[in-house]
Amino acid sequence: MKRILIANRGEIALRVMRSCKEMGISTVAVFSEADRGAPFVRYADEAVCIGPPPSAKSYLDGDKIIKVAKELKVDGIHPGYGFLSENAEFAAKVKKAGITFIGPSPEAMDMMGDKLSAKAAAKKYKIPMVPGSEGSIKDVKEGKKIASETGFPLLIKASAGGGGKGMRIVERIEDFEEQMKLAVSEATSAFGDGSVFIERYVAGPRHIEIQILGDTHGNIVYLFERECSIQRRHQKVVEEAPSSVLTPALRKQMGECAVNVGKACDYTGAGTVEFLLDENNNFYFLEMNTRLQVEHPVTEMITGIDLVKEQIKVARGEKLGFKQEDLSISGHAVEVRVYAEDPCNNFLPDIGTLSTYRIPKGTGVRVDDGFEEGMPIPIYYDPMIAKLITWGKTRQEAIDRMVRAIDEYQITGVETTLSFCKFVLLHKAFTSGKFDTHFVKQHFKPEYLSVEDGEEAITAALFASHILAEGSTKKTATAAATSSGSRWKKNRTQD
Ligand code: MV4
Repeated sequence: MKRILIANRGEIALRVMRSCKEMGISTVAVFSEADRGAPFVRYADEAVCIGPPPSAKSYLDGDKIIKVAKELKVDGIHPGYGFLSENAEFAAKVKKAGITFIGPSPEAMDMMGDKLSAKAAAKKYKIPMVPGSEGSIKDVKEGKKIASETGFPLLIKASAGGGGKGMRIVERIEDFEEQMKLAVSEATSAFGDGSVFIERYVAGPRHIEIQILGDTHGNIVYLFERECSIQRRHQKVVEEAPSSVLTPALRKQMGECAVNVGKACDYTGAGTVEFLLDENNNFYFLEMNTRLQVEHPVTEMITGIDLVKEQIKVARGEKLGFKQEDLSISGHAVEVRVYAEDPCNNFLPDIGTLSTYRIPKGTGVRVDDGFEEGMPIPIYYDPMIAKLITWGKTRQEAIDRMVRAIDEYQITGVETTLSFCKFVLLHKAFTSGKFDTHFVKQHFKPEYLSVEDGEEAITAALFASHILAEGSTKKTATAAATSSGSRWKKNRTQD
């Protein structure tokens, strides 16, 4: 493979190109008119404008992208995440054009793209799953019968959905009919597929996902887990690896289950198997993501493996260069997503220009970003500015380093979620590891970030409500507490 086209933008386009460069592979960027001045366009060896800013006319126009790929004689297309990355039809068209799609087969994408077919495939390998309906529910009558057998509360989920879309909670049988009708109509309009199924509702679960990697010779390994429980409305905020709740035995068990999910669809390339973990450490298979994930860097930091390089090697037909027993976890990594959103204003996207943009540096700090000082944040796409990743020998060192890095990050011109991320990192529930997917809902109020009442008041309020972490050492906690107000403020706009 000599030349790869990256069918994506922003930080992930750059991230992929960097690995290509290290492998001696030349790169082609495709970009929309809104991204003409973006770093990923300049970084690429060649760059082609593929259309106006709206994604449907550029980054989602698979045919146009394939046309450019053929004209420039590229050997492979890397889809990044989002956009066309989980589109089996696109993957098939790429293949048909004689170009290598850097990802799994269209068949594996199809099977895992639909939650019911994913669960059916996983069932053959005895993967633990949340009790509920076997397949899709045909009508309200059948649904009610399964609902009463399953017990309440329960969830109605859309088979074609993902990321919580088309999911409805039902507390009592009286509400079932209404909720099912709503779920079906939502799923039909959102996905063009009204298939829904039932699962018992797991209260207060943790979201643990396993990174897997498969080659085209039948080998599949797991690269341990990522803990992604800190989410806000199904948007991940803080991710880490490893999870502080998995024992080596549970890690092995979940890892082997994830490999079996991979085997169930002859998976090739990098993929992620999502599980829920309940408070008794029971785990349940949820779904599989057939792409490179946003949070993949934390896995890279603890394993020392470049996942993009591995994707490319697998796509070239190479055998994996390591076995399961060659892999081990070194230290701990944390990632926060820096969004151009205002945490004090219901996380509304904050459009504007990065008038100041200075990234943190130093030992154990990695910034994957796609912007530079002076650049406007386009309104057409996801408002993520950067991913900030830190590594430490221990979890606490990775967290302390992250707080330090957040304090060094200087962004003005737009509001960002950095202050919110710092709030999470200093929170006792986070540092102690005793948290679940309800963390944000349970612990966050925008008032905690506002500095109008002055620094002293905030510090007092934080202590009074036992929000601040008592760090591994008293010194750390006190130092963080006494200056936290001003640090939060420093990261806000027009300071
Ligand atoms: C669940 C659940 C509880 N019980 N399924 C949300 C997104 C989708 N991937 C699955 N999701 C959930 N499925 C059962 N049977 C709770 C969630 C859930 C969740 C899962 C992971 C991370 C954050 C979440 C936030 C709310 C709900």
